[in-house]
Amino acid sequence: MFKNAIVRIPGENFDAGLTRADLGKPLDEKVLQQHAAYCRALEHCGLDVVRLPPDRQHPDSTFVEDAAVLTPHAAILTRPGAKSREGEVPAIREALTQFYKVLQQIEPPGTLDGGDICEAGTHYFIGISHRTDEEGARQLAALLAAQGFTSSIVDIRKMDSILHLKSGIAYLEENTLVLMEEMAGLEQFRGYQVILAAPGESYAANCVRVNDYVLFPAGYPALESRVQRQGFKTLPLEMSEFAKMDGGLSCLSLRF
Ligand code: CIR
Repeated sequence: MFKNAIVRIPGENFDAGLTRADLGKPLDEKVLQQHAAYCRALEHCGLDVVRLPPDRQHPDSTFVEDAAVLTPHAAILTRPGAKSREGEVPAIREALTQFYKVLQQIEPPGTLDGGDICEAGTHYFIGISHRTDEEGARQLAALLAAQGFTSSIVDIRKMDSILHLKSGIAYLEENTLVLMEEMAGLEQFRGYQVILAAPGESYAANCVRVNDYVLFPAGYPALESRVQRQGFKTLPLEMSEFAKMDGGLSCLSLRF
């Protein structure tokens, strides 16, 4: 069960962040409304939510998930692969020191974004992407192994439609993965029950199990009803403004 979440309220220059999406500029008011609804949803799932204030120096800093990988034993601070995001980490470290005794760090020259790491019980999928490199992945795998966790690599560098591994995959517990079609059939996912997202709905493969619910992006009805048919309760959330900046549901919080 998760008890806590850390989020960061988007700044008014949120639209100055990195994006490859061609969906237009996010609208300030809607960004804040959608973010507030996201925080309320986490609270509805039973979490205490720490809301960090906006950080204008780092327009992408609302995507807090990229700055840390949390395990039951440690908080592993990352070394984000985009230069403009490197400075996001110290504040996340500070926020996590109140909760974690053991803080570890991905060291140079490795780079790693939390969005590339998908925890599936005692196993972790580590995406190699244009943000997370082999050295970052190697360091994380070693830190995880020392804590008794296994990991496997998923190379997404040729999957142009996604930024991070978790843009195309979610673990819903109960041995169940949601996968975008391009991931289907990869050997790493053998043995899991798979709910497949059709190509037009692959954005919703980035959904998040939080205690009794699955936070789910609104507007992807076919995948949502498949997830429901597998026995999961969904909580739909509007994500349009975050999608414009290449963000999904998982990247807006650190949950632990
Ligand atoms: C970026 O390009 O870094 C941000 N605009 C979006 C990061 C989204 N994070 C994630 O999927 N974990």
